[in-house]
Amino acid sequence: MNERKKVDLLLINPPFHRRNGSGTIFPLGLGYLISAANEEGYTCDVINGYSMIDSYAESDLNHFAKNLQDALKTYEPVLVGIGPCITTQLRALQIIACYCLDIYGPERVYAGGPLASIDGQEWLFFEFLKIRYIIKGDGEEAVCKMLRCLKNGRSLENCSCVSRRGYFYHNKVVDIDKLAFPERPYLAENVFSLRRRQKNQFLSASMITSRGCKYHCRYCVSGNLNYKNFRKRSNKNIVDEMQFLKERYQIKDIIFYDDCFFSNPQNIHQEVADFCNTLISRGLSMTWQMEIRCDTFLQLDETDLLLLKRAGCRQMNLGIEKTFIAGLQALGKHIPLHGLPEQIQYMKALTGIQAAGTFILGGRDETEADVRGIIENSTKLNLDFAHYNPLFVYPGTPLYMEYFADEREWVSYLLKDNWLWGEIVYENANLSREKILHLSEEAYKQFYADLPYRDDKMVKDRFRLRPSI
Ligand code: B12
Repeated sequence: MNERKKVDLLLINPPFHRRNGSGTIFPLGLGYLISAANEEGYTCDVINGYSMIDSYAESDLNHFAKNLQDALKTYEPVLVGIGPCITTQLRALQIIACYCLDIYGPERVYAGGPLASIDGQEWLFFEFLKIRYIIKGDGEEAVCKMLRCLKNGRSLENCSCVSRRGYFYHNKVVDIDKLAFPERPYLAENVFSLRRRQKNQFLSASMITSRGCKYHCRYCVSGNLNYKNFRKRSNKNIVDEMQFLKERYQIKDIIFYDDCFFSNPQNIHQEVADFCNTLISRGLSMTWQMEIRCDTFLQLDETDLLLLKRAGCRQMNLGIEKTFIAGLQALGKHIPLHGLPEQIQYMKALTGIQAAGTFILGGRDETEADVRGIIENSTKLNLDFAHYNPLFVYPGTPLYMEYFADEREWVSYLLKDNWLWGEIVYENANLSREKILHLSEEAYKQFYADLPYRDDKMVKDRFRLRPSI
């Protein structure tokens, strides 16, 4: 038998069911863990689940199990990290946990990521997946402490940053400027969107400039991870990473993944000016896109917009979600939409910056007529791109507690589900999930009817569930 490859940290990136048009992006979270470990001289390798399969069809999961097992047997790691774990990966996590524990035993296997960080979901790891250790919260410092611990011949039981049955600890990096920039081992394979892949556009990279989210939307996990109070990197540190990406990898375009890139609506003009001026003075000539809340967007004035354009902003992604107040309130988003189409049109005419919007279909008491209303309204907002998603239910959110009786129920729901995609659609007496998915397809058809990619799979079969529906 060939000798196994010795490595300090082996990371396993779980695969997930991919929607048509969705990106394949190496998680920044793992990139951060790798650079933190490398900085302390530890070696790392990744088994990249999403390059093995892209659906949870039974044949794909079997293929994954076999490939994973073969790959694991080629390593002799000190520590094995599984993640970033998220709800939709349940079926893949079962396979990963089973083989990792079988091959390496329970003492050096642990998991991390958003799902492991959610209070109340620890049982999933300790009881259901039988993983003995998890890292809650930021993983960078924790992973180094764990490696130190194991290399010194001690058990992870003695590591204060590691959560286990009966002991939970939330890790938090206070000054995120101090973190090394994330490694990007699969950068060339990153695909950000179908549309841009088809156009064969410039090489992009993703960045994250904050941790946590200041808001508490009822459906979103980000703002409801209560340990994760908001932290933002300095403008200098952000622009340093952009420059690094340009010089090292010839990256010309950045996708900022922060839930809200500009985080200070009370002082938005200053915040825009500070970031843009720092970027412009560096002379990088890079383009970028960001997520922005509608209330912040509506505050942007002529000076802000022109400055954003000069600094390379090429697209703003607006989380619009609903076009009627009751729907927004049910989601915990208290945002006025008055003036939105005018502001979008104004920005486009003034700067040429493009606007994308996301919409959520379904929710408490919502009817088919409401959803059709959202779709109809979405076509009148002057957007260049629109995305329509059913309202998904994730543990760790207030919406989850409205929908399920206890913290464990989502697991049995997903295991019984014959749609093998790992998502829980919020259904009500008016709207079944079949109906919501159908409406979502209608929405894409309607929005993109006159646009060149109307025949894309993303438009015709967004969730890639056929032939099972
Ligand atoms: C960028 C992003 C994406 C991108 C890229 C995903 C990727 N592969 O990186 C795209 C658009 C493809 C995407 C898709 C989806 N996403 Co997403 N995404 C995000 C987002 C906005 C940022 C993630 C990020 O880079 N964070 C920054 C890094 C540094 O933080 P981190 O990932 O948490 O990692 C740190 C710790 O968690 C920990 N850690 C992470 N991994 C590990 C592993 C180990 C072993 C250890 C020890 C520690 C550890 O250490 C890291 C460094 O401190 C988050 C929201 C957010 N603000 O985090 C949602 C989020 C992760 N996504 C979410 C969801 C639901 C999805 C989708 C299922 C959406 C959909 N319905 O299709 C898909 C699934 C795809 C997938 N499995 O990755 C949810 C997950 C919720 C949940 N309970 O499962 C989040 C939290 C958003 C939300 N709605 O609340 N996503």
